Amino acid sequence: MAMKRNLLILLILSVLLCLAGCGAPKAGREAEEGLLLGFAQIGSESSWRIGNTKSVQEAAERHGIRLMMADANQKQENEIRALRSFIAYRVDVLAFVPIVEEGWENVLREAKSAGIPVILSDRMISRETDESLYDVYVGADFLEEGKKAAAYLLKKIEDLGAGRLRIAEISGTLDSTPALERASGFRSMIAGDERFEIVETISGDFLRSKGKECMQALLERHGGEIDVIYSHNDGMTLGAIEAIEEAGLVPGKDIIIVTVDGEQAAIDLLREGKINCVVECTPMLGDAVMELAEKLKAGETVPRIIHPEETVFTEYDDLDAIGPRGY
Ligand code: GZL
Repeated sequence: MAMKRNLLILLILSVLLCLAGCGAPKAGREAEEGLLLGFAQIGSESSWRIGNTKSVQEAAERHGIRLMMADANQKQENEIRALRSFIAYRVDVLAFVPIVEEGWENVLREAKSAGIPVILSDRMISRETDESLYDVYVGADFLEEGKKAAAYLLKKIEDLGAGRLRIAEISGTLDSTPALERASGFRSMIAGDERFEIVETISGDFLRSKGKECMQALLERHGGEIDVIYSHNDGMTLGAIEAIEEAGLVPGKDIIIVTVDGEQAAIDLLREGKINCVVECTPMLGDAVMELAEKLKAGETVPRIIHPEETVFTEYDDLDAIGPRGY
């Protein structure tokens, strides 16, 4: 009988020790190495994205934050897998770029039950999602970006004294916040104004190669009936300009070019007159992500939405005043 009692005590003790031990590595790790951040990045589809990754990595360095970064290679299932491995590893904070708006509830519920705060970086998830499943969104106001693109055309049509402008739109990744909201913000500014017609919208998935293919298809289908290209990122715009020039047309003159991101290559083409308007979307979100991670780890409350300052560069501006872009 005594033997059985002692065995039971031994069993309970070992379980308790193990549970205590389970807590120790994190506590021990945190004490030794500081905050551990798991960051799921979507890939390297554009110079903007490469600049964004660099910004996150350099900021982690500056903040003394241990960064585990996964590249999802443009696949949502890879992002979810990476987030699950970060949860299993019990990182202190999670951050990720939702490649599309839908499909995150399950993994975010797992993060919540693990008590790990979540930062949405650069792109948003569906507004239908239970807000308790993430702590903060830090990234652009894409509706504003779309409005800035349209505001330029409202000025340009007056400047041209034109009666109408036929617009072809090359959109980003379907169902991503930047594509959805750069489209809706743009449309909100020209709705009801009969001088503007969107002749076609075609997705280039934020890729330079697809931007060129899209432009070739648009020229084939619409020929000289396109006055404006509204492209959701500079990568696709660079591809589109290649196609325009191969067709013997002059970008910026025969076809007005409006683009988003503000990469150095786009600013250089703005200066050459081959692009007419560049709406800025900054990839430099790294420091904001790290500051938020530190605050969340410390249990501080943070704003739900944080938008960086962004501007727009057009042919009407002093282009010499634009400094180096860094991406
Ligand atoms: C916007 C970002 C977009 C960029 C593209 O914040 O998510 O993804 O506009 C990038 O260049 O691919």
